[in-house]
Order: sequence, then C-alpha cells, then structure tokens
Amino acid sequence: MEIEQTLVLIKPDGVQRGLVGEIIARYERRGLKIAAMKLLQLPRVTAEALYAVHHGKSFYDVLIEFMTSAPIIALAIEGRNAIELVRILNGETDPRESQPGSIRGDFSVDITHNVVHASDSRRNAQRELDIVFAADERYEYNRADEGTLHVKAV
Ligand code: 3AN
Repeated sequence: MEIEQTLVLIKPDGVQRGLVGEIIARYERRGLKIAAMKLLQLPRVTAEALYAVHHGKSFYDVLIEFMTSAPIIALAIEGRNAIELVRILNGETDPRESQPGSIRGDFSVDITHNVVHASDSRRNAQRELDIVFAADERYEYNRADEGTLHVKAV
C-alpha cells in the first residue's frame, strides 16, 4: 500500500474549545505524519469548493456558514492508509454512531459542530489538498520512528 496524504480540518468548534493539541496528538500517536499545517479562516469560495458535493442539501447553508465563521486548522496528514485511518480516528458523522475513543465520539454531540473533517477517498484527498494548500506548503521529511513503524511484511 502506498503512502497517502489526506486533508484534515479542525473545525471552528475544535479550535475554540482548545482541542487542537489533543486532536493532532491522536494522529501523531497513531504513527501518521504532519505534512502541512496552518491556521486560517476559510474564505466562502474555498468552503464552497470543498463542500461542492453537498450543494443543494438541507444542511449546506448552515455548514458553509459555520465553516467560514472563525479560524480552523488545516492539516495534510500522511502515512500508509492515511485516508482510512484518519476517518476511523475521527469517527462517524452522526453523533449517535460515533464510537467513544474516536475524536467525534469523545468530543461531539452535534452533526454540524463535529470538530473535524477528513477526506473520504484518494480522489477527494487530492482535490481538497490542492484547494487548501499550495505545493510549497507541503513538506517532505522523515519521522524519527519511521523505521520501526513501517516494518515490511515477511
Ligand atoms: P464527513 O465529514 O463525516 O465525511 P460528510 O462529508 O457527509 O461527512 O458531510 C460533511 C459535513 O456536513 C459533516 N462533517 C457535517 O458537519 C455536515 N453534515 C453531513 N450530513 C449532515 C446532516 N444530515 N445534517 C447536518 N449536517 C450534516
């Protein structure tokens, strides 16, 4: 399996509740790597591009309003199977289904204010990363523990 990158957004509620360090620590502890990171307030046009697939749905306006209301943290998270692993760490969208131990399962009771976003496929990860990050904002480096984390199967 190739190394993947995925877009993570820590939403305005996650930033305002002081959960940034807690959330990023969960990705790092799992063995995933931060390839890019910044604090920004999403311009409306950027939020609309990210959530274009939801245009016309009942929750679309509320979602765009919320995501552009205050600063967020954007991350490119990298690792083997990073797209799937990050979504497991984040937990289900619906708070009634997000399991304790996941970020949403531990910190969220609301489907809009649900702390984090992550890409759901390779295609979307590429598209979303390109919307949020310029090429020179993404970095290549080695984690000190990569030799231990990435043991080849025998
Ligand atoms: P996820 O973020 O878990 O991949 P998506 O991509 O289906 O979920 O939805 C994007 C965001 O839109 C969600 N994080 C949530 O904030 C909001 N959303 C999704 N479904 C609903 C819904 N039924 N009602 C209200 N908000 C929703």
